[in-house]
Amino acid sequence: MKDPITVSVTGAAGQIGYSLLFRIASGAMFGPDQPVNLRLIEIEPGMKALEGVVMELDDCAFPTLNEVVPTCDLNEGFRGTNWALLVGSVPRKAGMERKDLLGINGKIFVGQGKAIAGNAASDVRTLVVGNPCNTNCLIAMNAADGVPNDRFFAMTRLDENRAKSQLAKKAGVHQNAVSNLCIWGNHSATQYPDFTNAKIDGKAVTDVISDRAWLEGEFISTVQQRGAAIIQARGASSAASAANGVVDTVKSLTNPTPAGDWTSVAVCSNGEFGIDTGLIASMPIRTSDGKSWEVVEGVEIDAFSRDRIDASVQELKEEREAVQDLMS
Ligand code: NAX
Repeated sequence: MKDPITVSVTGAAGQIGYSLLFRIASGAMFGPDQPVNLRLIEIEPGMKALEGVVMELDDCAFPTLNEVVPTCDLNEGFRGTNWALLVGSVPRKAGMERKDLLGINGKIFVGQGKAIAGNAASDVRTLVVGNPCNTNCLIAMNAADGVPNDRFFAMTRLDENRAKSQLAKKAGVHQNAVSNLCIWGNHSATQYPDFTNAKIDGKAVTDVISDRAWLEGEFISTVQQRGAAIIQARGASSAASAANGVVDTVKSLTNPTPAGDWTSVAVCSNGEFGIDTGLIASMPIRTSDGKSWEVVEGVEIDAFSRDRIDASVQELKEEREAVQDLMS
């Protein structure tokens, strides 16, 4: 039997948690022969609901679930963790400015970054989902003294999956046919789903879908606004698809990337593609060993893409400025 992988999940009693925990525990994230320990972190008011979730995890009798620890103590929650999945955050309420939201959540992510640095396993990797996820990730990374920057990620995989599905529908093919789809920039309405480099069955999307106006217009806005459309239809924000995005992100970072392809995740920029150093920005990355990863070099950025990437990066710079006082 392999040694268990320890996974910490914040916001464990929330909507995404309710879908995500069962996927991790069932082996969907690390495989059917890999035991997992779950350390589930909530704030005090969420602990009662978390108790119920833990009862349901017990009732599944998953062969791959080794241990479950529910807690509202960050040190206990991140003890020995290999993967910290930071899902919980405070939602924007009526009348709240974006800056206020950044500040409120920022403080949470300072505490979580410090607790990860103080308690996690030496190989810890952190994926931030809670919004605004890029800037929350930036704050946690800056607070986590001693943990290398390349262990911090913010999720744009749900956006990638949404974009692939839209392109497949338009072309009348299965979504498996779509590759090389990069989401650039911020996980927000400024994100840029890059159709110029994407492929369908190995051919340029622009050669398969001749409707350029659709690609430049409806395609981009549908992906950017998909979260709002789900809220409109469901009366609640994306949860199962978001949890699936988390599973896909971790799988993509722990398994070799298929030849010639890449995946989207927001990482700490070293100045690649003219994106300011130190920002957590989504770009194309790949891994050959499922441990270290690299930004894909040589992806062409035409003038149309450049404008959109720059607009999203500008937003990230403004977010960073708004939380400057939280950065050590
Ligand atoms: P819910 O409101 O259902 O759940 C959030 C949970 O987090 C609650 O149970 C709450 O008690 C807990 N929580 C709040 N502060 C906490 C803290 N300091 N420590 C631990 N737990 C804390 O939200 P849910 O629908 O699960 O969404 C969670 C986050 O994911 C939100 O910020 C949401 O905006 C974000 N999303 C990010 C996506 C992405 O692609 N990056 C897509 C989906 C989602 O919108």
